Amino acid sequence: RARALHSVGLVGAPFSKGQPRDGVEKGPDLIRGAGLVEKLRGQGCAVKDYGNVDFDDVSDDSPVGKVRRPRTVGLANQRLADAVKAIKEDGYVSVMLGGDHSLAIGSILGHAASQKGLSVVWVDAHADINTPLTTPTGNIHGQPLSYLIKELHCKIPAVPGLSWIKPCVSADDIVYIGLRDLDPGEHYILKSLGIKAYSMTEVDRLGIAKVMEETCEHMFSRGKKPIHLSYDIDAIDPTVTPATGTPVVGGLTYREGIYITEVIHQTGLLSALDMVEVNPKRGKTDDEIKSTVDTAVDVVLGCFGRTREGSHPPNYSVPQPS
Ligand code: 6HN
Ligand code: MN
Ligand code: MN
Ligand code: MN
Repeated sequence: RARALHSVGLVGAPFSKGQPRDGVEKGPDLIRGAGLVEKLRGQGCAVKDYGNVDFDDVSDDSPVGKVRRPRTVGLANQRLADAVKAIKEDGYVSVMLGGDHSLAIGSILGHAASQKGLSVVWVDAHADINTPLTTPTGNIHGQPLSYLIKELHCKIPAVPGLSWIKPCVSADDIVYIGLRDLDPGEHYILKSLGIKAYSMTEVDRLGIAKVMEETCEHMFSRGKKPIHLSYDIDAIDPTVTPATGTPVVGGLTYREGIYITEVIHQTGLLSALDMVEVNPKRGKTDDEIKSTVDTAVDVVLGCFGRTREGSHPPNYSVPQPS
């Protein structure tokens, strides 16, 4: 092959302390084990695997108000931000395999450090925008966006371990797809900041094609910025991806989940991807785990040009009988 179609820089983030269930730290190695790198290369991508980020536990990390493990999560995200920033500076599209969704803090900060401005597409059953003061659970995987949004900064108290975070995205630069389980504070924040959100109701009303058309229109109306796609596997229906920490019925079909990635790929603007919340310990059977992991792999492949119509190399010709 003459030239790689996409340059992918892969980084694993085996981290689970943004929520209470273990197993989600096994996501990166499971997704690799399902052949992700080989499959990306097979579809013409140049892939550099940067390996897994090393995370340290902070020993004395008692809750601050409701927020659980703030120092451990803060430190992990500092490490991840450095890793993603380096991947971007090397010229790759960053692919971060989680791990829980608190890792979006570091992934988006690292990405933003290398670009002038970003659009964020957040595909999730949840809005992950609780502040330290609205969170009903204290789990930081339900809070990452609150630390990253400029307009919310005045609502974020100083929390040890997290106070270093400088917000880097505007409310207008975010689009949600797949929402169906929001806490009251989250719903209020979305409405009051006017954040573009396609809940499952809009997916039902408009269909996924129109949702993606409008998503692109909204993003492009503010200039063509690099896209950060943060994809929580629980956006997809738990009949398809049950091995995840906080499954919610009534999610995206496999086809809708993949269609999102096809449209994002076609924009040519994808600059970083998070694939998070795959938790093998939450699968009841090997089939449940496999279906979840295989779907996560397909999401990543869809982001880098896999098409369901099939494809062929540019120099292909049908063999002639001699
Ligand atoms: N996720 N809204 C709930 C909370 O704990 O704040 C659930 C968050 C789920 C987070 O799935 O990434
Ligand atoms: Mn979620
Ligand atoms: Mn999430
Ligand atoms: Mn392409």
